[in-house]
Amino acid sequence: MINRYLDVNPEVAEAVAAGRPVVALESTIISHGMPYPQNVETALNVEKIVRENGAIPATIAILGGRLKAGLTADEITYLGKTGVNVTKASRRDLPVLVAKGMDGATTVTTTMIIAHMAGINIFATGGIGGVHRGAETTMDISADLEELAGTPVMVICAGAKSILDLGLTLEYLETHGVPVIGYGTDELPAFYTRKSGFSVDYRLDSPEELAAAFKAQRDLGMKGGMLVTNPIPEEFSMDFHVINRAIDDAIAESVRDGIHGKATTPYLLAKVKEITGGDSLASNIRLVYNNAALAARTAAAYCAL
Ligand code: PSU
Ligand code: MN
Repeated sequence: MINRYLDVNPEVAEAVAAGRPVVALESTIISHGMPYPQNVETALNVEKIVRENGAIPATIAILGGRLKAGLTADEITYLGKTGVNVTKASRRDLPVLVAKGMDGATTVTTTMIIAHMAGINIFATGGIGGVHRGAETTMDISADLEELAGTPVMVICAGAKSILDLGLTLEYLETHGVPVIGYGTDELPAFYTRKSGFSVDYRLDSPEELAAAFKAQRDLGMKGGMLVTNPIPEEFSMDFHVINRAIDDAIAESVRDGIHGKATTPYLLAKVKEITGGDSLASNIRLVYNNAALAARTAAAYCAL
């Protein structure tokens, strides 16, 4: 085994060894990003979509202190039912969770770390963390950005939510040398909506083009990852003003409730869902499916290079 703390499930290990396509999936989206039972249903469907599009899914988490690449349906159900009582695990949480034999739901950061340890280089999720609005005083900048700067994994997401300061998030990624790609778009998608008013660095239009860019990054010996932003399909996108009003209200409530640190993102996601009467959850689920399909096709294109 590559790492004494790592368990790669046999199907995933076999695919990686044979150079067949594998897609990593995160687990904070299951425990903290969506309510039960939609979280479990979504996570299982995402795995199915990855398979239908030609790759093996590897949902990642920490269970009993073991770093897991590839979960069983029972393990996914456990994380979904336990919800926010599972530790949301970012980079700084790994040492103590492992040493104490605890469970952890992996964020984009820790999913990238464990995927890389397991030899998986393409990862699909919903949204990444970024520079929060008001970061100039709170200094709340997600560790996801730093991980993208240093770990060679392609992360396919639906852009970043406007719970974040999108302009500052892009500046941070630029400083750290992370390419931000728009899939079929010149404009950064804003998760629930296809548009944000901000430009991406490059537009690429096929899984083959994404795979070629990622391959070039590897061949150049560059250390970081790549961020692919894939707009939510039109039919599932939300009204720009409705969602932005909901986000503004959610942020105002988080300030009033004194929410800070790692609780901020899950709090805002739950509030936005409450304010939009569940519409945001329906969109969230659809955009994850869309990203899973693109990631599987990109992993297949990468393996064919
Ligand atoms: N954005 C979402 N859904 C999520 C998250 C972000 O739309 O579930 C999760 C991801 O796991 C991401 C994490 O890595 O929140 C970022 O948290 P923080 O802002 O505390 O770094
Ligand atoms: Mn934070």
